[in-house]
Amino acid sequence: MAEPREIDTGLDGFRLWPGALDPAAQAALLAEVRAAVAASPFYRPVTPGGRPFSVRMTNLGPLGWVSDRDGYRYQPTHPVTGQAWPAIPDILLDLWRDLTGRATPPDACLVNLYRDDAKMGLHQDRDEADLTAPVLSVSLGDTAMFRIGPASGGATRTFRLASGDICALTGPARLARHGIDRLLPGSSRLLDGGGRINLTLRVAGGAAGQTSR
Ligand code: MD3
Ligand code: FE
Repeated sequence: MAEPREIDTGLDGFRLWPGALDPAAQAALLAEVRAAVAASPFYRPVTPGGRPFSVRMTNLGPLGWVSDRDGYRYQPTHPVTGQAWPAIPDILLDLWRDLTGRATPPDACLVNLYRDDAKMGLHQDRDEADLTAPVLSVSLGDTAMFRIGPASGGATRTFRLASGDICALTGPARLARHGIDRLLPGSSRLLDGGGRINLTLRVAGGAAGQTSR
């Protein structure tokens, strides 16, 4: 891949490459995700309090992030099928290497599916064993309104994440509070019926314990 153009987000550690994937690369990645999802379907997790997420989820890689009555954790199998998660496609492993510069590959890729009015409340990602490893996010489909603010709370900023955009969270941004307020319906024709898929690559690092966020 040609080196994508990075924009200045003004937030230390929040790196954003708009349009890093061109339409052909988006379609190729989506085809890989669809093939994986055929064996490892999207399901709707519940919070530890028992509330269903509006986002549907599945995972790729040795470990996958799950939430249920017992808490949040990484585990090697799909909670509904009991099968191992499918492998992370090489396209994504190459993007991780090129954009993060990290030798350690990701061992977890959470796949979030947003349909209609799905959203994700402000939270921190703290379930990984090594919180100094970056997170890399790839957006496909409809544009999302993404909110991010300091770990300590306080003022947030909003960015649009469009199809083909990639962002990395490193250093001080790694523990940022962030969420998805809403989609802009009809902003992309990539997914049949609209909606958005977000892929987040992480080093979950084995026996990450259950933590709250
Ligand atoms: C900032 N996903 O899966 S991607 C998540 O669009 C998550 O589905 C959102 O938040 C989504 O946990 C946001 C951008 C993103 C991903 C991981 C982060 C931002 C982040 C980790 C730390 C700080
Ligand atoms: Fe998150």
